[in-house]
Amino acid sequence: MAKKALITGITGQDGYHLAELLNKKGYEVFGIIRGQHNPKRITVEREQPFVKLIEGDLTDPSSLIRAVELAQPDEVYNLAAISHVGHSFKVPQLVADVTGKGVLNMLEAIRLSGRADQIRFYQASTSEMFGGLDYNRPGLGYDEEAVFHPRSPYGVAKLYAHWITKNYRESYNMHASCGILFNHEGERRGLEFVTRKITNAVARIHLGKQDHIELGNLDAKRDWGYAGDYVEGMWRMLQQDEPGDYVLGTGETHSIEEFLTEAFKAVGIDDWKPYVKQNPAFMRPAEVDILLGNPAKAETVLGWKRTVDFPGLVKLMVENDIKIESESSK
Ligand code: NAP
Ligand code: F7E
Repeated sequence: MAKKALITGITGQDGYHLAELLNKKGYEVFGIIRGQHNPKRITVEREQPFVKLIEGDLTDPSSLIRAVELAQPDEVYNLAAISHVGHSFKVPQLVADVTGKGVLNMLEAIRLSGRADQIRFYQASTSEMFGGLDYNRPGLGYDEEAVFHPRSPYGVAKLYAHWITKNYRESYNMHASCGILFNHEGERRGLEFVTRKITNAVARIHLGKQDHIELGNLDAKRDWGYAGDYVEGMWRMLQQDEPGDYVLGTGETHSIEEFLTEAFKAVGIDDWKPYVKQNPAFMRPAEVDILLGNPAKAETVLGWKRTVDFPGLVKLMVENDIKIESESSK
């Protein structure tokens, strides 16, 4: 019989890639969708008709109990969150409720389902829990043992979610794993994140639809990988006999300036400076200056390895945005 997976955050970047992966593997895929007028419902229905959508919200415990009851899943992937770090400073309490306490609601729905011993759980933890300040091992990067020091309401909420997941593993013997994922991007990345904001603007500048882009801090460094690679790692975590925590990253870090250089290079522009203006509105009250992941454990235990490198990632995103922007009149 086909395995069943329930995905929260089905309309997000990772939800798309994970649903594709699990469908290819023969899973029956269920996705929790929120809101009465969610325009992304149509997108999922058209692009991924194999996904069975169930209405629900991480802040509504009864909807999660109903979703677990309807799907009877073997695996639950909790990808839902308010995931934008800058936005989290503006709606910190909502972020605590969704990104933090919402995970407790999901864990309780599983615990009380009567099938907790048959359900494996994945929690989408994040490199934002490290915060960049205690970067005391230059060159080695953050691994599963590194010190946490979150620098945003998002990072703090995710740290609660991370520990409550570990707590349910230890208290109730649940097969609950946390993937501590460094930034991963791709064709499905939201336009509000810096990589896609840049590749979309580069495409539009190339096509004469826009003349500049406004950004915040250009000095920050991130460990950027491809989302398609990272969902493979999530799945591998849940196939292990024992639950655990794993870092997924590339082991490389690049600045926003380097990303700009690579993106503009893809359309034949060597000097990006005339096209970029800095706008303080995109600065954050506290910044994470540098993130670098050490995925040695995932590589050894899970046999996981990223397949897309930094230049390859930027190129695929720019080419995808040129295609989309060429087909749209605005
Ligand atoms: P994303 O594109 O922002 O997707 C977030 C998803 O969460 C969307 O489907 C959204 O639904 C859903 N959601 C938001 N609030 C909800 C609520 N109250 N109830 C139910 N669903 C809700 O994020 P992503 O990039 O795919 O990331 C997936 C997960 O990994 C997130 O938890 C994120 O924090 C974490 N993460 C991401 C990265 C990364 O680099 N991408 C790295 C580490 C960890 P709507 O469409 O209805 O808004
Ligand atoms: O910012 C700087 C910004 O919003 C990256 C989420 O998926 O990854 C993501 O969080 C950097 C920051 O991603 C703009 O200040 C400059 O230093 O693309 P971002 P993020 O904050 O790293 C982690 C791992 C997650 O878990 C999160 O869910 O870029 N930056 N100018 C800008 N950032 C944005 N968004 N927009 C700008 O104009």
